[in-house]
Amino acid sequence: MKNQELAKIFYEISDYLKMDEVDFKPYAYQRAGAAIEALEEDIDEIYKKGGKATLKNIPGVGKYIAEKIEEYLETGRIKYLADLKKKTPIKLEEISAVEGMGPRKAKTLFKKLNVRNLKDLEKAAKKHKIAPLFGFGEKTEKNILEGITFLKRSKGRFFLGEILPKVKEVREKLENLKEVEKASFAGSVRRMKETIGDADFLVVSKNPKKVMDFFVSLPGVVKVWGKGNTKASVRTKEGFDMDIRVVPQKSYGAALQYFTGSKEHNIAVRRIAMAKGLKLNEYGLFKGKKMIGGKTEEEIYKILGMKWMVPEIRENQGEIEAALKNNLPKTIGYRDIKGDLHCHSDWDGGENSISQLAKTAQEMGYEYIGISDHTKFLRIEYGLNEKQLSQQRKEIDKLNQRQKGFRILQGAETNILNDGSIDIKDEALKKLDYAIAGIHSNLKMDKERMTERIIKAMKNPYIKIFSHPTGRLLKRREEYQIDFDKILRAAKYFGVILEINSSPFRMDLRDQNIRRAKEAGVKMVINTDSHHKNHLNYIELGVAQSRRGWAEKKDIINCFSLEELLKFFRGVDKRNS
Ligand code: DGT
Ligand code: CA
Ligand code: CA
Repeated sequence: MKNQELAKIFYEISDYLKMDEVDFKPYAYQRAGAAIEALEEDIDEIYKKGGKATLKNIPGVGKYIAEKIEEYLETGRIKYLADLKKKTPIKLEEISAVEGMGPRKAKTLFKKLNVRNLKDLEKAAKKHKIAPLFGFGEKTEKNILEGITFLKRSKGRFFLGEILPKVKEVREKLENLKEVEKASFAGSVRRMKETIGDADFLVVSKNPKKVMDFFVSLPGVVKVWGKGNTKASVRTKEGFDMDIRVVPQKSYGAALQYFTGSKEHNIAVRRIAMAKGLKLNEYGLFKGKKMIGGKTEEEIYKILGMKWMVPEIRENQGEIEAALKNNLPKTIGYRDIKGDLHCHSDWDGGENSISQLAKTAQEMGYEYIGISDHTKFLRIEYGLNEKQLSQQRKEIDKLNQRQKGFRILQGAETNILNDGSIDIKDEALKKLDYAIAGIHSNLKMDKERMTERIIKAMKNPYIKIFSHPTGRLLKRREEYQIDFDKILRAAKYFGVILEINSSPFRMDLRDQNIRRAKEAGVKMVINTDSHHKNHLNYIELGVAQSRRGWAEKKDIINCFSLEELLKFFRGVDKRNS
């Protein structure tokens, strides 16, 4: 699918245009990019069907942009972007990966200080050349340096959410190869870690050579790092690497266990084998020279006195002790989610209407969807005021009259203001099915004030959910300064549910915080924070995160049926507390 690549090019064009402070054009490209990214059909196929004319059926694509798409599909590039890059020769993508650095700031730093890339930016900040510039200041300079440090730490790692669709395609292709008996993910992809260093595949085949040839010539492979008889390693055009191993059936379990990792988990498991006088490696489990296990993972764990455990928890964080005591968590399943409670509709600038979102949710087998648009403090996101919320209520009520066995709930993602108050009046909150509160401004408050601010919001009787509770952005932004234990105590006391946000760039709460919440008896909800109906699929990432945090069905409120959920919401009554 070329959709993703083309969308990325359009986003890039949009960013370069933003540097020139053009008014309308950047947003036109951004919109077209989003529409193309969300297409279910391959853009190439659409074009083949009816040329430029059919392209114009895509929302946000007019004559001019259709021409650009055509140029890309015909030549593999868009000259306009090359021209823009020539005009302002900076590595914008690199620079704007730093939290707080947008296209306009990048342009200013280029003009005033000739900052062209990340290195230049770091140098300029360290020499304190940025602070004196108009519109920057000490604080911005400090934030830039912090952003760069954070970025460096996660360098070379990729978002699971970006990698997963691509490696699923590869796995499918491998599975369809007639020489292949079995193909599985291994490594961090199988463990569903939030970021991935490289993607690992494990294959069972009697004809490894065929598999090797096939693997290194997959479309999108730009470099072959190595190709042996049973293993190979390649670089993809997206910039991440993929490793493959081919093993015989009898070693499949041992190899899968070994290559799934984590390394720390493996070391601890091997130690247990050694203590029993056994030897464990990627070929099997051995007593002296005799292989006593290796065909399946279950077999290996069983011989070592453990129950099989889901890959997501194999980090040597207590799972081995739990497995030995037959005390593993009953992690939730990928199909246990009954609804999504954090979705943005076109009322606040999201891509889809409420009924479109509801339809997709129904197709996913959900029992309910919660529409939770931004509220008025977020003007740039078209936040809804009290009056609009009440109009929306009417529309939702009307839509619900036509639904059978499915319910649209009305929520709202309100803003926690600096003093902890909510930007929507209680009388309006009261009429919602539930209200979410989140922090969308002043993220850098000191710890004590930030904690107080959040706790005050939790006291509001209508706030049921605290969205993206630690505010981190993967590879981009650290968590807020908060006293998480205090937040947990308050959440427990006031019955506030903490969100596990499935957005590939957030995944907030992180695994350890999920475990802490679970231990504190605080309920959680897995939400996608969708701004487009296709984002509803991100739920898989959130479920993975919850499994990595040992969460069970009873901990996650959207594993509840509609009836149970509503009962639960009614039961949380803070007015007397
Ligand atoms: P990544 O790629 O950084 O996201 O993380 P992984 O876990 O996928 O690591 P990777 O690709 O280097 O190796 C895949 C698995 O192979 C790893 O999870 C465990 C196993 N493995 C690799 N190196 C070692 C090692 O030195 N000792 C042991 N016991 N296992 C290893
Ligand atoms: Ca890996
Ligand atoms: Ca690897």
